[in-house]
Amino acid sequence: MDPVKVLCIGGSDTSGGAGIQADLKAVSFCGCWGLSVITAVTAQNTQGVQGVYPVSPEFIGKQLDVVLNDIGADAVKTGMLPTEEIVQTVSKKIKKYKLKKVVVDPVMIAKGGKILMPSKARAILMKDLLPLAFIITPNIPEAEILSKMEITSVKDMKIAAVKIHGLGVKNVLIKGGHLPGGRKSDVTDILYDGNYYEFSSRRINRRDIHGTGCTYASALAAGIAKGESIVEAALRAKIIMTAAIGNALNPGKGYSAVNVFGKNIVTKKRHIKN
Ligand code: PXL
Repeated sequence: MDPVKVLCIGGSDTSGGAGIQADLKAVSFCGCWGLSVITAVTAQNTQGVQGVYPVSPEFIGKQLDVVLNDIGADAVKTGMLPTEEIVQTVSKKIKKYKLKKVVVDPVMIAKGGKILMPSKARAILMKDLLPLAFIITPNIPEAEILSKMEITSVKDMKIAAVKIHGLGVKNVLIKGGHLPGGRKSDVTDILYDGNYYEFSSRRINRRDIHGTGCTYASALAAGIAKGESIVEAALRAKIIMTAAIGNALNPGKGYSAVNVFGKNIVTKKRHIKN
């Protein structure tokens, strides 16, 4: 049987919590076949990113060529793209292979504060990659950089989503987890495709969880690869990610990590407002 294939383009996380390792777990959880193109190798544990070793753009290009010429991809998800040349190479190949279902997770800063995408690469991401994206999934700090505005409320998220949409991305999903909120508050994500959709789930009070963004974007890419609508795929991805936070594990001495293969917690509250 021909599996549904999701190509994950990003960095390796030795700790297994984020990056390509999280991507492949989420894609597998969703029943799809995960392909991976590694853009950088990180030396990383639960205390943070201790080193980054980018793969050469030529070799990233080669990985993409061999996998796309032989296997192909029903959807693509990009994560860590640590240099301008790497962003350019990935953008060129997306164009060359006419890849349309492209989920861009604009990974910029790691949990411990390590810069994973310097500002020059961010500028190329905005110029070259965003117009090729089907959907972009920034968190609040990333959305602030992309929209060049401060975001302190759901109302601000909606304004920022329109600005990012104006950069040429068809669908913008801003994740609200970084907005300040009390114990009982919801986490609201905003999807904008010309219309607004709000996805809310009960906030799970677990701090310092690693791998949330990678898991969310990869589950979203898997849904899109399977032919789900963007709203359906985004809602399912949020439910999977929220459950994975509830089931987080503590593999080392520092951060916890999401766990998609934990017990199936259905969030108590979820709704879509259109
Ligand atoms: O969570 C973003 C992320 C993505 N990719 C890699 C990472 C991280 C965060 O640490 O290490 C490889």
